[in-house]
Amino acid sequence: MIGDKKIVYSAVQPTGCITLGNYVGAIQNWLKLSEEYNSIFAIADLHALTVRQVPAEYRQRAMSFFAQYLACGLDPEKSIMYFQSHVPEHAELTWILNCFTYIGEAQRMTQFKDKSAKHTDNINMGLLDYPVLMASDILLYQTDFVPVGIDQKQHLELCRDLAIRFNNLYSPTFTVPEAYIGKQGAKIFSLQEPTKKMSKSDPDVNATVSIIDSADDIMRKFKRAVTDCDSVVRFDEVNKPGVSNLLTIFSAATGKTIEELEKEFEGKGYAQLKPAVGEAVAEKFRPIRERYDEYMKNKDYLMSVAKSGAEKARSIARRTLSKVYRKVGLVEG
Ligand code: ATP
Ligand code: LTN
Repeated sequence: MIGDKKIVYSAVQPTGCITLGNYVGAIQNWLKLSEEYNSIFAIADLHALTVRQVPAEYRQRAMSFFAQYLACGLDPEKSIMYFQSHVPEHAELTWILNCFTYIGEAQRMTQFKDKSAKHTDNINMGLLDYPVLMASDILLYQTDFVPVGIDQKQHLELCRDLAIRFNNLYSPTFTVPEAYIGKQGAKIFSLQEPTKKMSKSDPDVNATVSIIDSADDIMRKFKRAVTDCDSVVRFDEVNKPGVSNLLTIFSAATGKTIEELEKEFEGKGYAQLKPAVGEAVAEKFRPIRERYDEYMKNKDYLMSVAKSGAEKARSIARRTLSKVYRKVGLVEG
């Protein structure tokens, strides 16, 4: 990379639509960090193949995600953006790192256990190998910081362990990355089951809000959000998970602190809180939705950004991979 700025890397799998959870937990921090550091953001299209996808829809969705990245304000002049599958070094490094990962380590991952329980008919090797591919993504670019939601912390720990193990066995090869987890909104919960994380692949459309939902849909979803039976607006994650989630979202959308919002809603009930949160979120996402529509009309532009992103990414990734091949003793080609 240019200069000696630290490197930031992250990715999202193209499943469902980018949600409010993804935005607050990850993308909002990407935007902030990309102002200060060298940043690389990928569409993790190899990762999402670990669950069944319909090919034609999948291709469309990956493009739509790329447009959503740009619509969120990520700038191809400042960040490298590309599709993971366009950079073969990811799969190549994964093979090498597989030979340094213990099966027990991979089986212990919470996400593997959750996804195995959810897709009992398709517990494939990719699902187990998922965190190794993620480690390869990160390590190929000598990444310093990885902005993600708290649910990815365990994968980050495994990535660090692999980097340290490899560096100790050979010589310093990989930068050991750190997770960057924002204080606010590290975890946004489902609007329908507020003890469960908001997830892109949730089949209940009322549980999640997408960054490209219409204002009407956003308002409707917030009005239906599950709360509790008293009506005091107070942040208490144990006893009032629904209201606490709404306050976290409200705070993320407006920049006001939770305390300020509690005060603002003193003596008011949920009937006032819910539409107010809905309006704040709809307003926050309105420009994103408008820009998204524009980008989707210009697929050639999207492809040209993705192509030049992949070229830049490859030139960095190739350097790391060559180093790794040399260190493990492969004959140089
Ligand atoms: P899926 O339902 O397909 O597993 P997901 O919604 O969990 O998808 P990922 O692609 O796994 O989304 O995650 C993309 C990024 O968004 C990651 O950095 C992840 O930590 C973050 N993220 C996902 N869900 C939330 C959430 N509810 N709150 C905060 N951050 C989140
Ligand atoms: N597993 C991540 C997506 C992901 C990722 C990465 C995140 C794939 N590769 C590299 C950070 C860095 C998830 O959020 N489910």
